Amino acid sequence: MPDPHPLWLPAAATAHLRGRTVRIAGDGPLIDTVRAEAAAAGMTPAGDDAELSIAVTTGAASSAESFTLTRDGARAIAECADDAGALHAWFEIVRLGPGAFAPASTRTVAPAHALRMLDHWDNVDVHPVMGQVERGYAGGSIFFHDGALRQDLSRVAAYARALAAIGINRVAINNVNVHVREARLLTDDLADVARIADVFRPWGIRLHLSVSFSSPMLLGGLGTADPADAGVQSWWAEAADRVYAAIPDFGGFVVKADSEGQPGPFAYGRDHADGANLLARALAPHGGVVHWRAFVYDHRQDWRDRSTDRARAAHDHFSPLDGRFDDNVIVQVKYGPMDFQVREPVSPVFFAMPHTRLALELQVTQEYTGHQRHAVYLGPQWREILDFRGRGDDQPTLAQTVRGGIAAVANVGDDRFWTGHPLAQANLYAYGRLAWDSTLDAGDVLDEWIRLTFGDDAAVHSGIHEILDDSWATYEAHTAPLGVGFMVTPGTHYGPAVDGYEYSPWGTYHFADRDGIGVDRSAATGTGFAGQYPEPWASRYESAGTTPDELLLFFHHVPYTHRLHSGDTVIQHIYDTHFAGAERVAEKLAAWGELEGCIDPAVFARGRELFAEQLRSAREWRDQINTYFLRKSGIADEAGRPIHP
Ligand code: GCW
Repeated sequence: MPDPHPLWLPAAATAHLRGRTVRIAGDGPLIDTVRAEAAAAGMTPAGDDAELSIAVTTGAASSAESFTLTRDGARAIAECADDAGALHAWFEIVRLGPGAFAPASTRTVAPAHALRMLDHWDNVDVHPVMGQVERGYAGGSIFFHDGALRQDLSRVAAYARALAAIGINRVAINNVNVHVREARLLTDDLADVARIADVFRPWGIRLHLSVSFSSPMLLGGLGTADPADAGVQSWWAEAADRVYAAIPDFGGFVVKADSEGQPGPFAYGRDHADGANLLARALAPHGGVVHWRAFVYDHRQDWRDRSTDRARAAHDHFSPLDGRFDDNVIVQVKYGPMDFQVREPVSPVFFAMPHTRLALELQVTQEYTGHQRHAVYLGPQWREILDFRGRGDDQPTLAQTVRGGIAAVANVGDDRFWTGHPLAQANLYAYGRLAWDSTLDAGDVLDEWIRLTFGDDAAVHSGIHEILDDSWATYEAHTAPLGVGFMVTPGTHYGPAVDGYEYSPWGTYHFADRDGIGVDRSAATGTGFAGQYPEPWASRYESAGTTPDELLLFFHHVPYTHRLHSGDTVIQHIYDTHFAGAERVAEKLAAWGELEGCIDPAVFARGRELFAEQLRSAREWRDQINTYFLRKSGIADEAGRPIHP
């Protein structure tokens, strides 16, 4: 097996530091890490006049993990708030490349969010349907293999280093769907879990576990998991004590409760605050947190029932609980009200719980965005989400609103390129960088990643930038139109199936008929979801005339002849975007072909294979969607292009 790809840390990424002098002042495991990094980069230790100085200076930069970087053209001096700040300063110097020592400037760099987390959906056992990694598109798990924790953790060490370089400081190692085998990570497997924590620790990353709400029954032999039961409370307290005895800096628990079949407090007539606080109180003495997911909805819906709307569910369940969660509970909310679609409105839950620590949950793994066979750079999507001003155009952004940090579902596996498609590495990179600084421009972050990963060749740089820059928009163009969502193959969620979920219990419908399409979620005539937003968005989403085009069908059922703000009718928009989207993918395939001989041949070969599949899939999307709507509406394409009625 060849060595895994170096991600954004190939040897060349530190070439600008080779032979320079360095002074690293301070003690502790993270400082040791920085020293080892500097030595590996070929730097020479020196005294006060070193070209690069990294020192922990109490009182320098104030907030945790921050540093102040002063450059004078010849030297760079980082004064760091703590040892994590020193680690981040080191990787900033790496990232800046040859420009690390100039121009003369001083600036303080601090993370936007204290908790910057990756959630792995890795299983210990190979799940009969979901495999080793649920929604994993990059091979097996780097932590587990075939029912056991891996002995060789060298991949985890390389991963931890790469994550430290982008500022991630928390990792949950197992799937939020906690099956019987995975539940035992909390007890029987603690020694092995501690080994993984040991690998993350020198990189400033704390480990979290997903746990089953039924653990007291599954693992403790109790007859109940009721939060009000004293035996259950002490079981959790003792479980937490044992975890902290093995892993003193353990981060906490992630919980998916009363969701898609996972157990939860509803079985005992309790609510999510009761459930979350039960676990929070077991962790509180040790400084741990509970990430309690708000992804709670009825997945056994009857499609005939028009009064139930999955989009409403998180707000309906959680907003009444605002103020009832303990301080060390973080309610983790998916960015949209449905499920990681290519386009959704930002969840109204973020603006309904001012007295609760909320975390934003993103999905780096490309469940609904092409399974890491399609090259889809999600940075622009995340920026739109982070920038959403739910309370008005002069009010704080979502990034400024969340107090519980950011989490995202990870996209790596034991694949040689870590992420299946080598270009999907850009998403992991961008996630870390945007979690650190949510104001970074997605295009600039892409440039950073390309330069670190592929080097300075201008043609390679512009080729890859051009392929990825509009790739999210391209994917949106040739898949489900105007925010309506889904239309994917049930189960796998890859490729088109326009009516795949139309009569399913999962609550994901488009309601297309011969006259029109879309879901009426207005307060006046629909499900009322639009009314879950504060103003001005409640009013904006309430009417089709003020709903942004890209979300029109999420909020309204309109005739095919409805005219968008763009001037096009809905039906013509569908045809145009699907032809253009598939065409754009063909251009991307050609652009990738231009890179032959200019990049690592193995990366090129993997990409070529996947771009061919991306084009096949995009054409399939185009043809199924266009044909479906031509058949439904009977309205011809104005441009007379080939459709298959
Ligand atoms: O997106 C859906 C996925 C499930 C996943 C669930 C969740 C882990 O299809 O595979 O389960 O969301 O977020 O809990």
